[in-house]
Amino acid sequence: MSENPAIDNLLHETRSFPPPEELAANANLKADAYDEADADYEAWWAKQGERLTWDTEPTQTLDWSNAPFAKWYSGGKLNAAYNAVDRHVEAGKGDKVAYYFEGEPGDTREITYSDLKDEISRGANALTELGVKAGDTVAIYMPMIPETIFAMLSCARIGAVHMVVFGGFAADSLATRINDCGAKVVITADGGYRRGKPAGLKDTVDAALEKTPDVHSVLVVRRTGQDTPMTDGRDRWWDEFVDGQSAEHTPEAFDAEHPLYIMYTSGTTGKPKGILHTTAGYLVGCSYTQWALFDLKDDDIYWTAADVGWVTGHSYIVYGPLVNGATSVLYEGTPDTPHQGRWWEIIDKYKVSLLYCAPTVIRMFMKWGEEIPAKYDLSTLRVMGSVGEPINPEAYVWYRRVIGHDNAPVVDTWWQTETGSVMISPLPGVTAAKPGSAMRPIPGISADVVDERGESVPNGSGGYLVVTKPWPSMLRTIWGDDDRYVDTYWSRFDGKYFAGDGAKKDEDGDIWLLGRVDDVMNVSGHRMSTTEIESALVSHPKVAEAAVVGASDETTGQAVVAFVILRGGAEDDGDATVQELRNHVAREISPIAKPRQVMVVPELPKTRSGKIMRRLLQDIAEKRDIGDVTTLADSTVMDQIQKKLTGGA
Ligand code: 6R9
Repeated sequence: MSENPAIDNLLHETRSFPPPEELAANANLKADAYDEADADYEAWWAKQGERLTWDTEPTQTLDWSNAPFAKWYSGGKLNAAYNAVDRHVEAGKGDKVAYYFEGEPGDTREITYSDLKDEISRGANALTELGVKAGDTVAIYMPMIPETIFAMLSCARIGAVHMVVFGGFAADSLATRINDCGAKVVITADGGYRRGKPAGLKDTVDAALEKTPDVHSVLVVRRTGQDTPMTDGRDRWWDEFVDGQSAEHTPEAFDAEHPLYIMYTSGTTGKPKGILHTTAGYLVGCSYTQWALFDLKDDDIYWTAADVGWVTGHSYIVYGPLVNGATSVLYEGTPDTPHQGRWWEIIDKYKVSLLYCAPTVIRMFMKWGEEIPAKYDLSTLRVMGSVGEPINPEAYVWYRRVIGHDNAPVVDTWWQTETGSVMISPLPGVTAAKPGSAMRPIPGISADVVDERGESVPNGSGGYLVVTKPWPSMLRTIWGDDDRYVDTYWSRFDGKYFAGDGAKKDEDGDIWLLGRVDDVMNVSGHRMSTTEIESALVSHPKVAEAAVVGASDETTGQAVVAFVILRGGAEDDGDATVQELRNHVAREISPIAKPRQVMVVPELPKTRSGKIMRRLLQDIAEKRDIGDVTTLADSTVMDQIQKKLTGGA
């Protein structure tokens, strides 16, 4: 890892930013929280369990007797949607705004907690009429509009398991996920607005459904009004079917471990993993962390600028803020539509006080220039979060200075789809945060950096990030594949959760994340597997073999770089082939997986056992001198590749 100069720079970073005094004095969590949680972590989580309203109180906080299969809050019964919505209405907060929705074209909607209760009650009745029962899975493929949240909570209300697929995924990816989780009902929209234009979604669903024999019903929200063919007997308009339902619905209490949702994420093989989250522990994890890490107060206006289709959206647009009874902003579109100041205009307009986003977008704003945010009033911002990838110190300092008027703390939050909620982060009212470091596990979480043998490394050394104790919002398994769950996360280091990330402890013991140690890339904060993109490439008739690496990229963190060998007889017409292959990946997986570069090469570097040596390809992609080639089966391969790429062959 020390071969990477960027990471060495990172570790020479010495700046640190203590919390503003007023925030520190009134912080939701103070320094003593660490001691209290360390003294008895189960008692700490039992106390956090009191954030929820239980139909039946739990009798045991953690049951780890069948490790690594955890049960949290055993014996407890509750309803997730009741906790997110109804109980706030019952407590007299029905008129509080749950969401300020801002559509990309500029249309707006205010949704109060009472409105939300009516919407999801109708949704629950509608799903019931379609035959959906507790434990059934429902696929959701939507733009960033309020109905996406209504759909998720309607499922939760009747104990159905939602499986949201990010609206950027292609038909094949959608079909694979629908089939893997066994969904029979799909909720979608005609389309959504993206960069000033309506972009279709229902057409992708129609294509996917050619490969999903079990889906019998599709609910379609009208968003763009674009021409949308409907299949008789299968497809129904949301506004005709759902809006006509009764707004009365009594939520049933389910077991604390009742499945809440499945979210697919990329692993090291081509097959995506269905990460399963269950009810009570997950809700505790995301409500506790949103409250603690953003120092959430009743009058805050909170904005997670992410897509609901990713875990960040599930935990910090939907469940965390709602369980806490917070007011959030929900924005449909891109940051540069219709102009590059759109985000700052939104913060100014709604007086956003807490902002959560990804480093990749911060780096993009840096490129656009600080005169753009300077035109808006951002003085309401109190705490700002970063998530999805390591934040480089320069982006951190810019974010804090230009957006956070040099006094809003930045919390660099490390977590994963699998962890459900934030694990490692500064506390905004306690920590003197260092730019580029996620600092320490939050109170209640135990994590460490270990060497190959699983031994804790001393301060000043690097290794693998592990979580050493179970936590409430942890994944419970990989859907339908308990063995893969055990193998992937719990086998490498005995009794410890292996996150797949490299990390280093500095001299103070603070943690610096160094990126993935497996074949997973992180492009603009999106997780992508090299194998998945390689299989998409070889599915093209012109391609014989493909190898994909993540090369460091100034804006997106990493970028997809592909090396391909063409089939004998396939014509290499230079740019045209490259474009064709790039578009092919976008079509097969998603535009976010589209390679930045495709290089046509005569051979790929392989070990004697036939493994592609991605490290050498990465050297080429990042324009470094080629490292050690002695383990190659054919040591001339790298020369051949270099010659071809420099136009010599
Ligand atoms: C929430 C989310 C998880 C992977 C994770 C790591 C990277 C996330 C990070 C970070 C450094 C941070 N990651 N947050 N790396 N610093 N603050 O992003 O989930 O999409 O599952 O990605 O993202 O590599 O393993 P997910």
